[in-house]
Amino acid sequence: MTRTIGIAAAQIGPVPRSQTRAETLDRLIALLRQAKRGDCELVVFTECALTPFFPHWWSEDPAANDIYCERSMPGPQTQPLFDEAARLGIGFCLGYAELVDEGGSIRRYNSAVLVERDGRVVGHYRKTHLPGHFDHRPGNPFQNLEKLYFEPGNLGFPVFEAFGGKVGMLICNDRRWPECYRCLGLQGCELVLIGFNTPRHYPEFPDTDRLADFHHQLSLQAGAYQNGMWVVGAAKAGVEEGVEQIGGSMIVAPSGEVAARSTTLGDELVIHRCDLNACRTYKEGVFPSRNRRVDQFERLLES
Ligand code: CDV
Repeated sequence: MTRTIGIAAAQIGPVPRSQTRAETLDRLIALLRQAKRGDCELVVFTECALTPFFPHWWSEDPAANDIYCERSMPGPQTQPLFDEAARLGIGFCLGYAELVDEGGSIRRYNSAVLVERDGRVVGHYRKTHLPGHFDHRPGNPFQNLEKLYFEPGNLGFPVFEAFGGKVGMLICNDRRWPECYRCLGLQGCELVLIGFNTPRHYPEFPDTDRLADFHHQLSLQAGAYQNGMWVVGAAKAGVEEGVEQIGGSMIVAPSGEVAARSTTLGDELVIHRCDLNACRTYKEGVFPSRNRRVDQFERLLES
């Protein structure tokens, strides 16, 4: 028996600074409706999907960026997306900047929420690997200030029972670190949802620029194959406020093969019908970790 689910990676093109939250939300809702017409049950939106990627901008007062943060999810500005998704009977994963009061301290996280087809919030993830720097680097063409604006996630790598399988979330830079996939894979995760904002230029290491697409794809394919999971990557693409982003939204099968990929740098759905049972060949056949891994490591540790 198959356990097939229609999934759409919802890439969006640039979100200009001048665009209101309501206008951006309309773009996301249009993609939801298009996904429904494409027979999808799950839509994966990108990292910080509701706003421009503000960590690219320096501000003397980091709290000035609080206008880009959500204080609740759903909140007054995002409720229309939740309402339309529930009406359509379609679930989604949405990346957003989160502002919370934790024990009297205001904290900001780079977060994602997973919502089931009936509108129920399944769970949250907060980005673990925050790239970039804390300081202003005026010589750079743009900033990477996630370390300054956000705190590292404190929710671990949760795996949720949803959409008939086991589902986890990662956010952008997390996808480059094998242990993120491993923490999910060891919990039996079958489907990983990832939003990302990846500039083509890396100001500190420009020699990697020519490999930006390759390293992105390599990370998704390796994570999928080595853990026998479907991996869905949804980009913010195109030139946003002067920053060129790679795009490259794709759905990768547990075999490591790219099942579907974007062809533009704008708003676009990448759709594939993913059979969660396809994970078994790799989880139980190619990588039967129960039989092999533990013994080997114990012997290594003893020597
Ligand atoms: N948003 C990100 O995490 N971006 C990083 C860039 C800055 C290297 C990435 O890993 O794509």
